[in-house]
Amino acid sequence: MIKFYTAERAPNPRALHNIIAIKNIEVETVTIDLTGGENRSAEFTKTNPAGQLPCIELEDGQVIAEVAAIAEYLEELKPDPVLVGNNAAERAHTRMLMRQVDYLVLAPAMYGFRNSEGADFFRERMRIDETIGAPMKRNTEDGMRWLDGRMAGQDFICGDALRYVDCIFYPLVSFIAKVSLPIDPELKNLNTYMQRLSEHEIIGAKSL
Ligand SMILES: N[C@@H](CCC(=O)N[C@@H](CS)C(=O)NCC(=O)O)C(=O)O
Repeated sequence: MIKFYTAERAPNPRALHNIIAIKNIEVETVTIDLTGGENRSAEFTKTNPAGQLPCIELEDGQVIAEVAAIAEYLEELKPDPVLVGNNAAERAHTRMLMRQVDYLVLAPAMYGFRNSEGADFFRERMRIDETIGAPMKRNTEDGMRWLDGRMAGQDFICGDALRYVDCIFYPLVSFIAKVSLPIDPELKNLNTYMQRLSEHEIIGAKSL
């Protein structure tokens, strides 16, 4: 059985939980103490050299990190329900939006948080420079504005159907909104979308 290395109350592990639950794949869950730094220990970095969570370990011992890469792997394992796409063009569209949303919103949002409110927590784990916290947040706001415009008239980031991009975007942006950068109420499409996902029985469930 696939091992799912995860952590409590952390947005990327939550994103992968959403994907696994929607696909209804049975996994063995291994909870790592992220707050206590177990993910950065010599022991755990033998499993995931990136020292981050989540990751999965296949039965043959191969380890895959990065939620988007894991989502693609799980889709090949169990195509139904579709979270990447039904054909080559749809799959390319999902990958395009994952990449754009990542570098325009999610990455700057995480760097904004880690280099400001999160600085004391992350200082021991990675290079922290508090002068980049505020500019990263401004970049995140630009990215959110771009996404808000792009989402006019559609229910999900990739169009009419839920994709793994949504499973990742919602927990990360909800977390950032709580701890670092609230979503501008003027971004009507983005706020409506976040509200829609908060009502999804798996993605919006509070109990994790
Ligand atoms: N891009 C990575 C992000 C992984 C990530 O940043 N994980 C966070 C938890 S939300 C983490 O491990 N933080 C603790 C640390 O870096 O020590 C993914 O898709 O999995």
